[in-house]
Amino acid sequence: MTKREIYLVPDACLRTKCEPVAEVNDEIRALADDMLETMYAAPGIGLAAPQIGVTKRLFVLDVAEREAGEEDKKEPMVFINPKITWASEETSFYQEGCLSIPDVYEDVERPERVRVSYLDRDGKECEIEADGLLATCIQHEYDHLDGVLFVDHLSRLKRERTMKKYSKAQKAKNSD
Ligand code: GNR
Ligand code: NI
Repeated sequence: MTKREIYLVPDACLRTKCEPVAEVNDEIRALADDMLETMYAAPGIGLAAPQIGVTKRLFVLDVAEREAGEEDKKEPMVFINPKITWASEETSFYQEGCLSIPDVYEDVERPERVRVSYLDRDGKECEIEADGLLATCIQHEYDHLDGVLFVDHLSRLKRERTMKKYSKAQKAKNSD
């Protein structure tokens, strides 16, 4: 497994509509394993392929709660060619962040529950219903596959303010 570089806004990969995975083979499994390693190292609770520059429709997640040193409690999940087949009318707010927009955290409103069908790491067809943090994270990652970022769910005013602040912070970081 290899830890990969995480691409940051404004990289074009993050605005690309990703292509379906044609076949779940060893190459895709190796990619998923690299994504998990990169996600755990960041650390993050999810990572989509375009965030490491691969514009394919897959993402990985681990939303299990862990204390430091509880490595054995990892619950990695791999979602290949996911489809959100149902979303609840009811919505909820969650404070989101994104590894591709470091240090930005904002409340985002999304459906409270979703059903998602996908292929797992073995290429097996699966469908789950999720709520809470898992539902939020699935929708956040799913958006990445369509070139959508969590800040796109904010009001225009809030998004522009947030991104301006982010670019300023990035510029300051790159100049020291
Ligand atoms: O690590 C992450 N945390 C997070 C918190 C709230 C809602 C979504 C996320 S996903 C994010 C990692 C990431 O950028 N995935 O694309
Ligand atoms: Ni993200």
